Amino acid sequence: MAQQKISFTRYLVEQQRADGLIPGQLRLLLEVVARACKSISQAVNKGALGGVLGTAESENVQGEIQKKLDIIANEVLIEANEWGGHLAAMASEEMETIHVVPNRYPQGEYLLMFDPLDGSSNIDVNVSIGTIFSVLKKPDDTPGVQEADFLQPGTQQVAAGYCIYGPQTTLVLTVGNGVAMFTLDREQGSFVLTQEDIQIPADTKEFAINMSNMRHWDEPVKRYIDECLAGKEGPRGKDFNMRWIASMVADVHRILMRGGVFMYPWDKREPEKAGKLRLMYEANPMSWLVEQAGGAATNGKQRILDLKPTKLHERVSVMLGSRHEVERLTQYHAEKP
Ligand code: P6P
Repeated sequence: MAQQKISFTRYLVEQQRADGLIPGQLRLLLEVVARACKSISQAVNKGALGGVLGTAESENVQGEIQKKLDIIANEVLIEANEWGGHLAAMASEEMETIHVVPNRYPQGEYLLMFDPLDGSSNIDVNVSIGTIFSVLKKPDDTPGVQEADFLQPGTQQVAAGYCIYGPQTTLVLTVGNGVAMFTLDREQGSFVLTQEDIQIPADTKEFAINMSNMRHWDEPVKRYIDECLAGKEGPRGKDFNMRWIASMVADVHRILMRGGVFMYPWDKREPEKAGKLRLMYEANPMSWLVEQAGGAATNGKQRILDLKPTKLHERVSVMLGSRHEVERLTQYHAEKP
């Protein structure tokens, strides 16, 4: 008999039954996010036919020119999530301040953060992009909801995931009991479980970094990459391969599927900033997924999930993936004179 297809909803219900990690309101929230990702996937897949390529006439809070699809994806996530009664507020890379659920809707106990379309510089050249999301519980000791409620370390996440819009549309999720992957069955219009208990190999021969920034890196990162480039004649005794898709979702998905190390480290171009990537809705969800798959994630000195955020759009230096490589990078940072 053909193996039964496990839908996203059935997976969430069975996880809740098994270990209580997905209370009803959280399951509702995750199902709404999955439905929003399906809508975003439709818009992304239309491309030029949908008139959604190219830039909008606006900049986001990061000062980056927004793509039309950035704005569409952000609006889809806001509209899909604000009426359900499971959320108190949302925060997005595309919005300066938090979006509190309007009074006409019931307020829930969760906080949702997202990068609605990460890697959007790749949209117009048909390279994989994705939506990254992270869920926290609103602290119940504060009336109403304010930005400070979002400033919780990554260890406080109750769910995290991404949806990658590539050759397949694939949703990857953790609620703290391993990592599961769901592929969109376009004929049924539903996400179907295609892999669970994903494990990242502890060792790898593949690193991902934007090599054009080499002259700006700190010494420990230069040391690590130089050793990778030295290959089997060098101290690592093996040759390395390099990948850089310039879409974090795609690079992290590859690492979840076959191992590797992803790095966007601090560099001296903007020394006052800790790095390029954002802590709350890029580094934290990806770091939890990687750790739940047996990998590790550091800013060079600290476990990313332990960092206490001070600002909603805070940036962070990111090194994550195969555990033994991340441990080596942490050691090199510790040895830095
Ligand atoms: P660079 C995409 O803009 C992004 O935020 C990540 O998805 C990606 O890893 C990184 O920036 C790419 O940055 O400097 O290589 O273009």
